[in-house]
Formats: sequence, structure tokens, C-alpha cells
Amino acid sequence: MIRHMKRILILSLLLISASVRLFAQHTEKAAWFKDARFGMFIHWGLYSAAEGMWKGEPLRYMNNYAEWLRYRNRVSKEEYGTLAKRFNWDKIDPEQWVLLAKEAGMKYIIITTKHHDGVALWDTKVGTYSLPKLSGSNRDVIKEIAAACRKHGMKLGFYYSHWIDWEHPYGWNHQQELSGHVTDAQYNQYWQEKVILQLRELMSNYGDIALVWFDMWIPYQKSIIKKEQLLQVVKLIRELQPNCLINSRLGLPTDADHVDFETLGDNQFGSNYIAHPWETPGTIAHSWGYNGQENEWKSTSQIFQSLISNVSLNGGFTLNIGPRADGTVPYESVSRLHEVGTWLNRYGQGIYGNTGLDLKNNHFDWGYLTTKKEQHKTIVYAHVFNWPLDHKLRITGIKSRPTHVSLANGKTLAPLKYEQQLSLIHIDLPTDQPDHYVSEVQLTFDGQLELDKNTVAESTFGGFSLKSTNSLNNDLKIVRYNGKNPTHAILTGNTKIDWEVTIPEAGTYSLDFSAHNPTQETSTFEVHVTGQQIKGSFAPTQKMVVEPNENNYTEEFVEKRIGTFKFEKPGKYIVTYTSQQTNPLWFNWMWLEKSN
Ligand code: JFZ
Repeated sequence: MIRHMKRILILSLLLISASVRLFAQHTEKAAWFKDARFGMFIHWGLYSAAEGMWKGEPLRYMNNYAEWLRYRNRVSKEEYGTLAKRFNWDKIDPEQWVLLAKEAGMKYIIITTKHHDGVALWDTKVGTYSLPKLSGSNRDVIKEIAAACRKHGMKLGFYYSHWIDWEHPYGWNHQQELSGHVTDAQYNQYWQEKVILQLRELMSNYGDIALVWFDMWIPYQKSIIKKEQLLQVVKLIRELQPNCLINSRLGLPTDADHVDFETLGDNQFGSNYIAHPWETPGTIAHSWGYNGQENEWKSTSQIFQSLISNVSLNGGFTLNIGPRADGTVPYESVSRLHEVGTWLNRYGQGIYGNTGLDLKNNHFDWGYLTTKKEQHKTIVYAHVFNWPLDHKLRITGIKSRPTHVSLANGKTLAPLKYEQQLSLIHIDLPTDQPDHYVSEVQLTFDGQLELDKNTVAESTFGGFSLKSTNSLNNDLKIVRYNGKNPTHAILTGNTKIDWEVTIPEAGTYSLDFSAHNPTQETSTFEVHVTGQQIKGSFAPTQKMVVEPNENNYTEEFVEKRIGTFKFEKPGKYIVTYTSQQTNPLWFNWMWLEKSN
């Protein structure tokens, strides 16, 4: 009996340690990716040579991408293939892309080995539909970029369109929703004779591959793909490239077994801290492939915002460029990448190897926080996009006391004066920001950080905005109108909302209330903190005119002072809103501010 129990104990211990080891292996495998934070995406293929135009007609449907040309403009396979003649092989030099990525401070490159059009960029032995064969060149740009990456210490990843393939008669294209699906057996034929064989080539002939970036943005259950097919792909990659990472657009959920990092939607940035590895793909223009008809370019500030906001939530950013068919990268891209690289060269210590602070309300109105460990110290970087007019930087949520705070000017650090009250830190800034784009304030702490995870962030100029987005309640439905102002919530019946606020000094604080009351009756509610209560009432509000002569009206949000609280001493308080009324009230915010 005892022996039997012992055996079970040993067995279960073995099992536990095996699964811990498995998880550790996965996190270890993705460690470089979490440190890298910034990479280059390259969309380059036959579509690059069409430049968003076919026989005098721009790409159909305004909101669509240049790399979708063949599908959107209904181009035949044969005609599409003729685009290969436009490639200028004398000028094409993938090493230049690698050097550009390096200059931009990027740590990895992902290139479209085969996009939805089904054309292989490399010299595939699977069929003849490849850029080398169609263009009559003996160049294999994938081989060349792999060599250049090795030479310059750049990680290389492959984009591979597994789901959609417009070339293979049995590949998926959206039109099949109307014309009738290929059968499962046919689709599997495509899978076995193209996807599997091509991935085998890519995983065998190009050295170490850091990641494969699949591209299916719906769960596989909603697609023609079967789970076994995806698992077959995973198995193949694990076998041939055990260290290669796989992204979540494979079509399986982000779990440690099959998917190594999560890819968010295109140009969709994080909104809260995510513990597992993740990135956002974003393109510097509108299309991903080169489109000569577009003149939209993300500003350098937008690129910083995308990168730094993601790092502040433990994510990364993969920025796409679309080189032309002669290999050149548009000046609009190059100039921005150089600016980003120059900045990263000066301030990259707050980006690479950094993660975010796991603060619930990690939304400061001046910028973002990132952090990293250095021996026994923890460094917090405040990336200031919006230099405060009162030259006071307000950081909320860190309880630990910094040993010093300084302003970075490149690698030079100048000490800054600061005060800390509980988890509120106020830092005195000089009048001028050291950097045109983003300036970096460094806070150094001994040991681990102690966070005040839930407290409401103090606004620039002081004051606390209590919103549906920074309350302690997780179940509040947040309503967005016009896709903007994502803060208001429609409240009905028995509502109770709590906020945790850190009051820096004793005194009287006023409370303003902003809402829209769509009903005919005055709304009533209470707001209290320990021992004090304000009875509030809010009269019906009107519409407001958005544009003249267009019957374009919207709900008017009105603000009203509803009372004051007296705080006898600094400290943490819970502010609670309650209401019994059943009529809807569109709650926007409460504003708590020291009144004298
Ligand atoms: C896909 C491709 O169709 C596109 O050509 C490009 O390669 C891009 C990186 O990925 O497009 C998508 C995929 C997912 C979303 C939007 C566009 N999404 O989730 O919002």
C-alpha cells in the first residue's frame, strides 16, 4: 500500500516537473523575442511591381491593400505572372534591407516568403510559381536575405500564407464563399502538396529560422482548415527548427504548446498588460506591399507611440515596409526609420529587454512607463511624449522609493529633484525637453518594485479622473461613440462602482460629475468615502449639434460640481458611487481635485 502511494507520488512529481520544464522551455525559447521588442516586416512580391494599379485602374475598394491586387482586381494567373518582368535585378539587394533594419534599431526581420498570391519568393522545387522562375532570374532573395541576416547578426523570420493561396486551384480564396468551397479532400491536397512541402524547404535550406509568421485572422474552426493540418505544420516546424517561434495567426489559440507568441490585429495596439509574449504588426503606410497611389505615412511620433506603448504592456512592435520591385525602399520610410534608429541608439536602454509595469490603470496622459532589471536594481523609464506645461512629471502606482531619479540626454544622466507621497511621485523637470520626440526620465530602485496596482493615475496638473476604465469593477460595459471617447458607461439599477485613489495631502477636495441623462427625470445617486457621503442629483440633459444643417446631433455630456470631501490625512481611499435608480444614466467621469 505504502509502496503504491510512493509510486504515485513519484509519478506525479515527475509529471509536474515535466510540465514545468515544458513551460520553462517555451518561455526560454521566446526570451530573445521578448527582449527584441522591435522588428522589421517586409512585404515584397509580384504585387510590389503593380504598385497598387492594374491596367490604369487603382486597387479596387478604397480600403484595400496593394498586396491584394490579384484578388481585388480579378487578375488572371497568367497576366499576374507577367509582373515578374518588372523586377530590376541589377538593383535588388536584400542586404540593404538588413542594413536598414539595423540602422533603425530593429532586432529581427520577417519577410513574405509566400503571400496570399501564392508566389514563392525563393527558388522552390514545388511547382514553377516562384519569383525566380517567373522572372527568369537565378536569384533567390530568401537565400540572400538569410545570408545577410547571418552576416549582420539579425534574426530572420518567414511570413507564410498557409490559409489563403490564390494560385493553387485548391487553395483558399474568399470568393469560394459565393462560388462553393473546395472540398476538404481538395484542400488537403493543396495542404500536402504545397504548404507542407514548401515549409519543409523553408525550414531546411535557409539556416536558423527565428520565427514563422502565419496569417489567418479567424480561428481555424471558422475556416476550411482542420486542426490536424495545423498540428502537422507545428510538428514539421518543431522537428526541423526546434527553436523557431510560431505566431498565433496560425489559427490556434495562444497556448504554450503550439503557439509561442500572440499577434494582435493589424495596427491594433495593446490595451492592457499581457503576460505571454506578443506583438503588433503595423505598416508604415496604409498598404503592406508598395502602393504608388498612396501617400499616407505614419509619422515618426506614431511609430514611437506604437513601439513604446506596446513595450509598456509587455509587447513588441513589428513595423512593415514595402520595398519597390527594384528593391529600393521609399524615402518616406527610410527617413522615418533613420529617425527611430537615432533615438533608439540614444534611448534604447528603456526599450530592449524591457517590459511593462503590471498596473491596472497604466494610462498616463504624458506617455508610458517601461522597466527592466539590472543586477540588484530595477530601472523604470518614463517615456515623456507630452512634456508637462507645469514641468512636473506625475507618476502613479509605484510604492517603492527610488534611490535616484535622472533625466537622460543620450547616455548622459542629470539628477532631478522629486517628491514621493505613497505611490505618487512628482518629478521636477527642466523647462525644455531634451528630445524632440520622446524624452526619457530614469528612476532607479533597489531590488524588486512594489506596485500599487489599482490606484487611479494622477493627471498632469494634478487631480484624479475617475472613469469606467480605471474603476475597480471589471464588469462595467464601456460604450464607445464615434469610435472615440472609450470611457463612458451606461448605468442602470443598483449600480456600485469603486475606485481606489491615493490622496497625497490632507485637505478639502471637490468632486465634479460628468454625465448625460437621456431621461425626463432627475437622476439621483450617492458618492462616498469612509465616513463621508455626497448625495448627488443630475438633471436631464439635451442633445448637442455636431455639424450645422446636417441634423447631426449627439448626446450632450454636462459637468456639475456635486460636493466636497475632507481628507484628514494622506492615504489610500475607496471612492464609491452607488445608485438604486432604474433609469439609465450615461456616466462619463468624476473629477476629484484639491480645492485649496
Ligand atoms: C493580413 C493580410 O491579408 C495582409 O495582406 C497583410 O499581410 C497583413 C499583415 O495581414 O491582413 C489582415 C490580417 C488581420 C487583420 C487585418 C488584416 N485583423 O486581424 O484585423
